[in-house]
Amino acid sequence: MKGEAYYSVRMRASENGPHEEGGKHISGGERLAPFIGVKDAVSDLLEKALSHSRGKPDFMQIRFDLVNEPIKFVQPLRIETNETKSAEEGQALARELISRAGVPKNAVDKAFQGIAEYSDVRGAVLFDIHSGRRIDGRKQKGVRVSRLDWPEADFQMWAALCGMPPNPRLKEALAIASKVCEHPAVVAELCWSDDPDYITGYVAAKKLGYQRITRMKEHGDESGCRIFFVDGLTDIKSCIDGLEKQPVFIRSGGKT
Ligand code: PML
Ligand code: MG
Repeated sequence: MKGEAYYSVRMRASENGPHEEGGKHISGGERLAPFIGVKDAVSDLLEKALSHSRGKPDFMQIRFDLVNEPIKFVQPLRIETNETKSAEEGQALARELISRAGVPKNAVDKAFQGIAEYSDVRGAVLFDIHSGRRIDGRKQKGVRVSRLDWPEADFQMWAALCGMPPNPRLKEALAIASKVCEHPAVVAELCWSDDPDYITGYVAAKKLGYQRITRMKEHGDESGCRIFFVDGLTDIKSCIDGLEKQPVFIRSGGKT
């Protein structure tokens, strides 16, 4: 791995035209691969977008770029599963966990008030824990966490050790949460899927690890959510830069 050139491979797919022309988001994905792995990465991402429960894309973009910066290795967050019986129970638990991570209660309330609006944002929303306001300034685009991957062999080993299903969706979400929570400005992340058939979501934080919540919304609901609760007194431009550009491999190294 050391010294080898790596490529960031990115995919986004939408229906009724490209995202920036109002198309509906269908799927997105990220890989980091050596040159020899680019073909497989492209074909995995293509497959992901073509077989998606949100619909049939009529626009897709897959691009790859050479990564010049050194790749950082990050441990996956420790994982815990919380069984909830309804979306209401799941969201109440999420609020409690976000507060426990260090976000003031009034900022949590304000973030939840904005969720319907934020679900139209393509990437993540950055929410300041002090002012209780959205501060990324990215409008409908939001912040897309990029340049990350979790090599499959390490993920499979981790899943077996933790007794977790080797679910690609869990792999992707835990990789994002681990990269995001590693950043010093990030206090917590709240996420659930925009896929109508996937109702598990999570709250993640350095303090709490990755807290899966089995029911965060109702089946059939196509609105998702990804909010990063950040300390707005820090340099937010450099935080966004790190989330988008710092290349990261998740590596458990056989630890849980
Ligand atoms: C997504 O698919 O966009 C997010 C999935 C979040 C939950 C993943 C899990 O822990 O199962
Ligand atoms: Mg999705």
